[in-house]
Amino acid sequence: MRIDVVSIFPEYLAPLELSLIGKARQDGLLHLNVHDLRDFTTDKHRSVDDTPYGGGAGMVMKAEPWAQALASVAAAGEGKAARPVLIVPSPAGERFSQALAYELAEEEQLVFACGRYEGIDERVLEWAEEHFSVRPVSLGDYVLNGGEVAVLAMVEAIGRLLPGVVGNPDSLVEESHSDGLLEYPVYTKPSVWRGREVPPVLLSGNHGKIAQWRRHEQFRRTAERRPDLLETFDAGKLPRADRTALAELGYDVVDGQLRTRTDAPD
Ligand code: JBK
Repeated sequence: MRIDVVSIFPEYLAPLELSLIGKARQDGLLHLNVHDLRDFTTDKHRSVDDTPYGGGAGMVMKAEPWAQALASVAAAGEGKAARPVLIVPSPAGERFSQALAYELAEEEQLVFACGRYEGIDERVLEWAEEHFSVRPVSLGDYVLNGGEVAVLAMVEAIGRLLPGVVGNPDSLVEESHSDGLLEYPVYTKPSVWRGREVPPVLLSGNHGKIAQWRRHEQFRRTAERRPDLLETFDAGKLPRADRTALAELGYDVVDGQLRTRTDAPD
């Protein structure tokens, strides 16, 4: 996969040289290049922003430097079968998710456009449709100063799904969100730490019981912390043990969906 990131703070993306993603780049599994938007300006001051039409606070990123930068990275990937995907991190985008990470991991080329200030002149996104599949994407409903931190998160989530990047592929299936539930709690030695014991079932050697306990903990945690995940959880083909665990937590399976037992029948 080829990834291009355009930013006015290229140094912000330095962590992509570390750890798993840095190794993937060294191993040639991921071709990642960071570009300075200011290198695509033509004026003396290398200006990338201006005041917003219609008034209001803050500044807007100018169209022409973005068009020059994006045309440059699109040309670099040219001749490939698929149009590159242009991801624009923005609180006004569709929500990023593990499902979207899987989808984007299939692409040949991703381009990330990091906006700062109040955002990028909207005409850039319209123009970019000629060269890219354009996807405004949001990490979440909170305010950041720009897209760079969102790019770090998305590149990590996508990059680790590329073949060969994560050494043990089992690590890819057992994790939070891959099955729509939160992960179970984990423990390591010592078995008693500052008077706190590891749940005894984990020391029992009974692998069936351990699996059942972990599954129950997944449901318990998800019900406690992320009940929204259980609303859309596909409970259609759950084994009996799972249904029993859910029943103990006050959830029944009705038409393949989970329903809390206090729900009034309609
Ligand atoms: C936010 O991806 N985001 O979530 C994002 C990108 C740029 C600015 C922002 O405020 N939330």
